[in-house]
Formats: sequence, C-alpha cells, structure tokens
Amino acid sequence: MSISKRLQTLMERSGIRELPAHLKSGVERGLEQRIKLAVTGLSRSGKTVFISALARHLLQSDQDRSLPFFTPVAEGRITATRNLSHQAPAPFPLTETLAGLQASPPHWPDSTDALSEVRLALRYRRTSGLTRVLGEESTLYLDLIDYPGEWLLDLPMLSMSFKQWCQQQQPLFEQAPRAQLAREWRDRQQQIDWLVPASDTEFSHLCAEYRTLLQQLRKPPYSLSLLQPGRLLMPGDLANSPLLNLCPIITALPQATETADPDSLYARLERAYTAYCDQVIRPFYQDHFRHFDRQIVLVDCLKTLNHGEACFNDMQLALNSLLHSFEYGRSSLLRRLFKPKIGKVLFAATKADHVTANQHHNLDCFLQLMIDDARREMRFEQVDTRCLALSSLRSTTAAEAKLDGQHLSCLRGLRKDNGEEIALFPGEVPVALPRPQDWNSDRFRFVDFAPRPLPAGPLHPEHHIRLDQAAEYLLGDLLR
Ligand SMILES: Nc1nc2c(ncn2[C@@H]2O[C@H](COP(=O)(O)OP(=O)(O)O)[C@@H](O)[C@H]2O)c(=O)[nH]1
Ligand SMILES: [Mg+2]
Repeated sequence: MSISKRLQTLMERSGIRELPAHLKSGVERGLEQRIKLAVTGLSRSGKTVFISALARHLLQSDQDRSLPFFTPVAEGRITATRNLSHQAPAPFPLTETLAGLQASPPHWPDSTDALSEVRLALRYRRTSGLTRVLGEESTLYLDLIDYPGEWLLDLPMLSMSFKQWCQQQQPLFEQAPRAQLAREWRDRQQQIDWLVPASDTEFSHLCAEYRTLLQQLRKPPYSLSLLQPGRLLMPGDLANSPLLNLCPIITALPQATETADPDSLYARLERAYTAYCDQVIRPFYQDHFRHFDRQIVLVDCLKTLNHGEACFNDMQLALNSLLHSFEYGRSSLLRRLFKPKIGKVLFAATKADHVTANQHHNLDCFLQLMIDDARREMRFEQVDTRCLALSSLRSTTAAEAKLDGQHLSCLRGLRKDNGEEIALFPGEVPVALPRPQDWNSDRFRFVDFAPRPLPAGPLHPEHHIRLDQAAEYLLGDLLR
C-alpha cells in the first residue's frame, strides 16, 4: 500500500476528516514522490528515441491528449509539467535529440554510450478518494535514466574469479562466428608464456587486440551481443581509461599460476580483472542501479531476426544473461551486495512500426518467448513484469495493397538508407522461436525507416504506438 493510502486509512480509522491547512501542505510536501525510471537495452535498441519521445509527450500532457491510454492524461488530471533536466548530474541530450527529429529532413539521434538522465516534474490532481485528506494536488518528480544494457552483462563477473571467467569465455570462442574471427588472436595466445615477466607494451597490445576483436564481433555481419566486458564497447566516461585494459585467456590456462611473476601477463590480467570488478562494475550497481525504482528493457527483436540464426541465438543468450540483474531473491549476489529495489519491469519490443498493426500481438508474444525463463524467475521473486510491443516515434503509415484479388496490409514510409518512399508488405512476426531448419537467407527482411518529422507543436496519438500503455504500466499507479 502506498504511503498516501496508508495515511488515508489511518485518518479514517481515527475519525479525522480533514487536516488543517498548515499540516496539509507539510504532509503534501512529504508525500511528493521522486521516482527513478531506468531505461536500458542493448546498443541501438531505441533508448534515446524512447526517452526523448516519452519526455516530449509527458511535457505536453497538461495540454494535449497524445497518450490516451495513460489514465492521468485521459482523465485530464495532469495540471502542469516542467523540464528540470538542467538539475540532473548527467543531463540527457533532450533538446538536441528533439531538434534532430524536428529538422527538415529529420534524422535519428547519434549513438550514445553513457548514462544520462531527463528530470521532469508532473503536477497532478489526485483521484477523489484522496483529495479530502491530502489536498487536491501533488507533484511527481520523475528521472528517466538512460544507460547501456551492455553494462548489465558484466554483473556475473562479480561472482567469478579471473580463472573462472576465462573458463566461461573459452567455449564461446570455440563457436562460429567468434572462432573464425578470433583465430589469429588465439594463435598468438598459444605462443605466450603467461608466467614470465612481460612489458607494459606487450600487455597493452594484447588488450587492444581483444578490444578490436570485440568491436568487429559487434558490427554486421556478425552483430553479436554477448560481448564481455561490456565497458570495452560502451566505455561511457571511462574512454581511454587504463581500467579498460583487460582480456580473457581463451587458450589453455597456465598451470601453477601462484608462481607467476608479478610482471607476467597472467598476473597483470588477473589484477586488471579485479580492478575492473571493483572500480567499474561495483560502482555502477552501488551508485546507480541500487537506486532505480522501475525499469524498462528495450529489445529490437526484428533486427535480430534479420541478422540470422547466430545473431539471434547470441542476442537471446545476452538478453537472458542481462535479466539476471532483475532477479534478486534472498540468496542472490545482487541482493547481498546492493539491495536493489526495482519492483516493476516492462520488456518492450521496440520499432513496432516496422510491422503492420495485425502483427503487434505476435511481437508481444515473440518477446515473451525470447525471455521466458528469466521472466519466470522474476515472477518467482515477486518482480512484476510485462511484455509489450511499441514504437516511440511512429515512422510508417498503414496502407493496403491488392494481390490476386485479396487485400493485403502494408506499410508506407521512407527507407532509412536512402530516404526513398516505399510501400511494402513487411512479413509476419513468427509465433514460435525459429528452429534451426526455419532459418533461410531471406525469411526475415524487416526494413529500417527514416523518421517522420516530429511537429514542433502538439503531438497526437498517431505519433507513437502504445507509448501510452507503457507509461500506464510504469507510472499510472504513481499518479493517483
Ligand atoms: N521506425 C522506428 N525506428 C526507431 C524507433 N526507435 C528507434 N528507432 C531506430 O533505432 C535506432 C537506434 O535508436 P536509439 O534510440 O539511438 O538507440 P539506443 O542506442 O538504444 O539509444 C534509430 O537510429 C532508429 O533507426 C521507432 O520508434 N521507430
Ligand atoms: Mg542511445
């Protein structure tokens, strides 16, 4: 039960009908809520666009009804809004992103790799049951925090030694496509005597090569996701920091490591691993993650289907590994170390405007299938979860085509790669996870679209798909 509800019950039980004015304003200030809604997802999943669009809709929610399924907006109870992002320690580039989406022609935002936040104040009228006791209005201070999902992939490293981490990475590098791309690096590792003194240059060289390898594996045509350590790809404020000089040993581990010279590559790597855990992973959970109240995890299911079997399987593994950060039953590492408090997680399949409206339900279900195991764990640990397909900035319109006398639902929009207008039948979202025999080179060809210009004036429900349902799930109960 919320604090306000509890107070109401208490007063009713004590026969107090109304608080005196001076007490009322004090209580009201005490009951103002500050909520941190964290937004994550792997690179290019749509975090920047989601936060910009949601912030823009919320900021106009006292005047326009562009979020009809968001109850406080539908009931006209949001009375004023303010953008307080300048107060945030790491402000999100809201003005620049919106300017890009409003430009002519509009363009999608640049890629980002660090944590940043939008801070909003929403003044709202309470639902009638509470107004008598607590006063008409209250304010919700909302931080929307953008951080790379890649950082969550590092969590399991906290419970592993350097040796255990290497043993976990070895089998990954034996499978395609990692094995082919890492062949030279593995050959070089095979020549190394890990226990004898080595120079700083040798050490930096080995680590730099690993970083290049990770960068290649992340790019098309491989487009892999399960790449560790995550900060090597998404450094944030650690770009060029020596803390990112780190790599696993993917060949047989040396014996008698306790005899390793302190300047040996083995000893240096082991120290670098410990420093990374203590100075990079731990502070993120300690300083940020622990304070988040709610979480939305964005997933670009369609892109992974386009990229084929290896990419899809790897993304599914990465996603399930990342979701361990939201399982914190009594015995979990997270609970013991950081006591996180996230009680509600929404999983959103983004870019739902890449498929026709009759496929949105399939997209909900497909995402559910991808994360089924991890979600079951969360339910078990009493974290409330839901899956939803959405589009933060709808860039296509519905069209119809006739083929052999039949009506076909199509999409119309501008291609992202060349800006050309197209109308196409994007295909169906599968209702089951693809089996090995289901993959063939042209089964999935979901096309990327250029943004439609965002008006500088009022936004409408047509500018998004189900962004209001996401807001309702994540924030609706806080604005009662
Ligand atoms: N059609 C469409 N494309 C989107 C939408 N949101 C994101 N995108 C695409 O996804 C790309 C990455 O989005 P971005 O928000 O920068 O991802 P981030 O790396 O997670 O912050 C953009 O450049 C767009 O091409 C959307 O709602 N509709
Ligand atoms: Mg971004």
